[in-house]
Amino acid sequence: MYRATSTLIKERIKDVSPEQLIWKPAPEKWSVKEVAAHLVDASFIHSVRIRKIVAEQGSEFILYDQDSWVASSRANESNIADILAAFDAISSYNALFYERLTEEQWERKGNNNGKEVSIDDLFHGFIRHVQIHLSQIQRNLDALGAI
Ligand code: NI
Repeated sequence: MYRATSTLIKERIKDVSPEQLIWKPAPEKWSVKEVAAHLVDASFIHSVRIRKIVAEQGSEFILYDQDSWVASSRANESNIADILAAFDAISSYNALFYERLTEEQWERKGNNNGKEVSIDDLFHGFIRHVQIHLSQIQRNLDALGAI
């Protein structure tokens, strides 16, 4: 399921036109392309979090300003194929990382604002996060009357 997240996103937006990809429901809301770019940003953070926790148990979570990352990288001007390729590459590499973990490593925890979060929680959280944004993509497409 983790590895399939990239296919889910790719399949959902493969027939979306360039205009539909950059349409924003409101100035402060994300376009479909910006949502995809956010998934790459989130994958960067996820990649560091899981490695830090496995290597440095009890480490603090790295935090980031997600809206600022999307806006400051001018994600809407980027190429959707590049975004999807990056998401696919990072997800594949992380899937291989997860496959090598021992049972004990799956239980290792980091600190998110005083709350303990395990590698197992992060693994499932990543999948849920993609599902949430798939729904967001669908809402944009519905609003556009797209397929
Ligand atoms: Ni998100």
